[in-house]
Amino acid sequence: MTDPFYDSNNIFAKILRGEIPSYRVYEDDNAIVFMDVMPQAPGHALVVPRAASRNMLDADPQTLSKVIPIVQKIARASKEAFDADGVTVVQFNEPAAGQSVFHLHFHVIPRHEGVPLKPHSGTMEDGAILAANAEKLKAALAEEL
Ligand code: DGP
Repeated sequence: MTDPFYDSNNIFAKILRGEIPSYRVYEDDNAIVFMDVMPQAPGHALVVPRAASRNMLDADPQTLSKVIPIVQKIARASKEAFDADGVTVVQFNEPAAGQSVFHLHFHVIPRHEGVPLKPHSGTMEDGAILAANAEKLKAALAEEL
């Protein structure tokens, strides 16, 4: 069974409505992209569809079809921006799977050979570092477009 409950006061809904700030990288009609404040590696970004769903289990397939090309765009830019060897894309559904914010989102994390990920939802990063990484990602996106 999926849990259909969607709380419109979740933190990402507030970011989408502009009620709380974020280090924003990209936005269009379908999604916004901003830096994860507890990055598992430098450059960790989140792709968040505007459409409300708790996670992938209750999402409209149309939402998924619109957001995955944006995930791809960010993953490509991330590899470039952070000179990465690879990119981890991850998405959690429900607390048992590690989900802590209940608005669908995809993690895009640049990876370097032999460097393990930091813990999920671990330490809050310094704002200046998040801002600098957002700028790097934006610059790589601008080159891609
Ligand atoms: P999860 O729901 O488990 O897929 O992870 C939520 C992620 O969101 C986690 O990596 C930490 C991050 N996060 C939590 N609160 C905030 C916030 O207020 N702003 C931003 N940008 N990220 C947040």
